[in-house]
Amino acid sequence: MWEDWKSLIVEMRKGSVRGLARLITRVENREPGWMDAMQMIYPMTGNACVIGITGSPGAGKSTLTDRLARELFDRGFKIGIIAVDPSSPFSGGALLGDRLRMKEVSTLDDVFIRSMATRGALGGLNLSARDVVKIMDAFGKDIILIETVGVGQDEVEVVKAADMVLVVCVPGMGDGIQAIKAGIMEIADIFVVNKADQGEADQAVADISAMLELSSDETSSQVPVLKTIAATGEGVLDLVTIMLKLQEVGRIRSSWHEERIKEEILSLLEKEVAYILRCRWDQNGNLDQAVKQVIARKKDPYSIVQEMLALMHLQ
Ligand SMILES: Nc1nc2c(ncn2[C@@H]2O[C@H](COP(=O)(O)OP(=O)(O)OP(=O)(O)O)[C@@H](O)[C@H]2O)c(=O)[nH]1
Ligand SMILES: [Mg+2]
Repeated sequence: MWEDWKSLIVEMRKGSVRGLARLITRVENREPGWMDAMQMIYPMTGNACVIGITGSPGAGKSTLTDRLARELFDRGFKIGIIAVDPSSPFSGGALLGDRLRMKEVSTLDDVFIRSMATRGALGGLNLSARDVVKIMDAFGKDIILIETVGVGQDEVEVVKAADMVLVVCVPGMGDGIQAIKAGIMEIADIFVVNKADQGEADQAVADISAMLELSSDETSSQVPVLKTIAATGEGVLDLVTIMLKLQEVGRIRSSWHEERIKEEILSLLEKEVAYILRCRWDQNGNLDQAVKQVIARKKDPYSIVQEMLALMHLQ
């Protein structure tokens, strides 16, 4: 079993795209030994710059990601793309759509695109895009773009794993206000007003800038706000220039930052504990049992969890 993993990692490190894809799939499926494999991969990571691209549905994230990837590819960077689909694993249409929308780069051999569902086959668990990032990093990608819809906690978590975060808005629609609501304001390193060919783009830029000025976080006022038309590529060059400049002056969030490592360990632990418990409970029927007891008003979820914690010597 372990030999299997090892030879796959060696294959991937030699530059096999097939090996890379298979490795990601096996890790995503939590095949036995995946954590040992990740342990072997970890020391090979730390070189890639991870860029999160988030924003409301339909804002043009995929189109922009495609343009950015092309531009960065042309400058000699090795690019990996992760498109995180927050909806069900059955929305194959959306995943396929991403590929179609990334038509600039989807045909380039050197650009590796991977779609993943945050709520996968593991019963509601959101798998970590981090693992996929690590594998692409070990493969030798210089820049990894992660596209994710900016709603909810899962997505915030995904972008937390990034060195730099682009928040994509569109003119009108009160996007700026939505951004604050989703807690995205704090994580934006660059704001992009896309679809600048539609509506009042300048007004949107002014609104967002004003909001950033008002923010209690003093670094917010330095966050660049740019206009793009991803559909034609307008403004993308300026965006790339600013992104590279930000990276040059020291990564926005170093992957070796204390907070990030802490977050990474906690998130991994939470996911694994939840996954293990869920699998066990599903198998031994304890969860169904507990549900019945709550419905019958014999027990409540709090005491059930407390008993469970006591069993694990955690309380
Ligand atoms: N007019 C105009 N249309 C654009 C622009 N950028 C993207 N679009 C169009 O907007 C639609 C949505 O674009 P996507 O790139 O799929 O947007 P998205 O944010 O990735 O969408 P989801 O992943 O579904 O949330 C597509 O029809 C694009 O062609 C732009 O700058 N101007
Ligand atoms: Mg998209």
